[in-house]
Amino acid sequence: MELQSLTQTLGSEKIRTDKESFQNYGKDWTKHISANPSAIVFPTSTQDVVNIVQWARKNKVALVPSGGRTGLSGAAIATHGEVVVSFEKMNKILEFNEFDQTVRLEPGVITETLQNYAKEKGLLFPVDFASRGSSQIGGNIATNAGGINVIRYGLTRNWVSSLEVVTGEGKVLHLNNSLIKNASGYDLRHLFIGSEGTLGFITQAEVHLSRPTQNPTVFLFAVPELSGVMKIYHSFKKQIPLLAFEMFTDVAMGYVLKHTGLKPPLSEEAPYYVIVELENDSENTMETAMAIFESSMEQGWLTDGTISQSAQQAKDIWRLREDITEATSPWEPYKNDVSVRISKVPEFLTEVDQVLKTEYPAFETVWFGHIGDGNLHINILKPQNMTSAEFIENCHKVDEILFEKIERFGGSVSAEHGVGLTKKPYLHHTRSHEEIAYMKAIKAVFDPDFIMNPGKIFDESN
Ligand code: 2HG
Ligand code: ZN
Repeated sequence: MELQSLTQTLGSEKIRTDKESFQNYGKDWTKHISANPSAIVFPTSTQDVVNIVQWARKNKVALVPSGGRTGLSGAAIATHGEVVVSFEKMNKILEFNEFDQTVRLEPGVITETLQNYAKEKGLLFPVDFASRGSSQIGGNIATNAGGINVIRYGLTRNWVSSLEVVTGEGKVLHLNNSLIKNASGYDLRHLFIGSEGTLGFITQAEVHLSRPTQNPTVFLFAVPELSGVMKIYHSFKKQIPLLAFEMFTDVAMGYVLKHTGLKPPLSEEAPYYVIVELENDSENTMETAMAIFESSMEQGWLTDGTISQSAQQAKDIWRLREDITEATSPWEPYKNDVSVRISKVPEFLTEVDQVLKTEYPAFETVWFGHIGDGNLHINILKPQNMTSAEFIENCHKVDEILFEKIERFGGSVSAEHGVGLTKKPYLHHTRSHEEIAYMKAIKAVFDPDFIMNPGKIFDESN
């Protein structure tokens, strides 16, 4: 590969070709896929990114964008000798606009850094998830990241007011200029959000902030039957604006307790647990919440529960849910992240439960998710004595059953983790042939040489 001219343009300090960097920057958190990059580059400006794209076009080299590398679908893995473009050094918060309540920033800013910055300004950046300490804003936008507060605040898309991108032709686009109203044709900003770096790379963004939440309070419930989960959801949803509604199983709880050393939070154990978060902003809200708690207990939908009395207690309850990914990581889980519309969740959960029991009798399954958004995470743990290849083959067989179900329910094979490499073979279960053809045509417009994260979401060639 002709790296010399790129080194000359960027400066040698912005390129690495050592093995350790290949391992670090060549992949994301996705298991069972190995990294094979040719070089890692570290742009520090939009012009650097333009130069990298122009060099890649000229030399027919594919590029893979890389942020905090917390992705779980392989969208940021370089498997075919690509050059990885890490945004780690473009990590500055550039400007706060107090009147508009917006922050202009570079893509490499860590999610938690933005959240803390917003807090200092007396505001809130409400997109939040367990990987907040590593994930970067550029990656969040490129994957339209979701997380635990979507039920209240929506996805990352809702918070992006403008974008600067470098397309696969090396052109710089400034999209939307933080206008709230802008009915002047196609909103290309939204095309780039969630495009997983396949159309262009994000080099700057402006996000808007919200007013902070008032006294967030967390409930944890022990739920004996799967059907109770959505009954509790419905009771809350009808009466109180929720910040979060999450579910996880006893198996998930077991892994977290073992991993963290936390004590069991409830005296009663149950096969399912639910976390409800709401704003304790008035006596009235709390009275309503307590009444729902009591009547759910009377109905037998839950058998035990606790309420956070302080920010620390709220944090401890959240750990039971948020630490599941880390606690199960040594078992190299095979992950599915699926969704159906909310009204279909009860029926869907019952069917998934059946599939998992019959199709994975020998494997341990851990499921949990943002069930108030209709989003379920299914993790299958690899038995220690099984090879990765054998394990994946087994999981793919079950995928066929699961994804046919998803198709029948009109759901998605990827709710919030993106398509990347791992869900590429299953995209047709969620998107029609015509829709995929249009997506490919759009890619060809912005990236005519197919150098921008090629082979992710779909293969250009078929
Ligand atoms: C979460 O909700 C993340 O915690 C990760 O989306 C889910 O590990 C997973 O499957
Ligand atoms: Zn999630």
